[in-house]
Amino acid sequence: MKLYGSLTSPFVRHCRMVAMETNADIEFIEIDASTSAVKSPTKRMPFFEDGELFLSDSSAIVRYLRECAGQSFCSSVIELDQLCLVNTLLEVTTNLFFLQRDGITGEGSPYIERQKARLESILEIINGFELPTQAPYSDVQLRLASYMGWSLLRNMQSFDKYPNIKIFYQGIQSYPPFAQTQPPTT
Ligand SMILES: N[C@@H](CCC(=O)N[C@@H](CS)C(=O)NCC(=O)O)C(=O)O
Repeated sequence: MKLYGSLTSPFVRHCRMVAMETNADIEFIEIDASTSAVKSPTKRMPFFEDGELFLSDSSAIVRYLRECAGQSFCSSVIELDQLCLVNTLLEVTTNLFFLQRDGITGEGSPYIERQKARLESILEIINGFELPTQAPYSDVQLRLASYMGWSLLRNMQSFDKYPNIKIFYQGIQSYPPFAQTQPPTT
């Protein structure tokens, strides 16, 4: 199995944590955006290979790793919907980050304003979830922590208005798969 991605991508981090949790026999190949632009049809990372199998999305990769280890992935509709909510946070925030890097901040764009507004409404909902302060963590929670770590690293989101989420984030700091996949700060 080969997982391709960067050490900073939150989508890749979720896969790396699951690879650790499932003891997957996996080779991590560090790449940058120029490689994903050529090697994946989505032009995004992560992507994954296992023999003939090629996967181009982190959720599919996580599900595959879980299933290889005899574990389930989002077994209820509610859990899948929660994962989609967290995923929307991640997709919106990473897209806003890349737009900002191109000098596009969104002032005057109703669509970009709507993107920002959905971040706050989703965070409010997630702040109402029952979130653990120690392992085991579900895939919804691993993805939430990856999103938070990346947003804080890139100064893209403050969580001061969401005390429950902040307590959850404090707790997961000492979880080995999370601690060992900390993105480099330089
Ligand atoms: N739905 C994809 C999203 C992956 C994604 O957006 N990755 C970012 C890295 S953090 C990326 O490669 N962005 C480059 C781009 O959007 O051009 C997944 O879950 O794997």
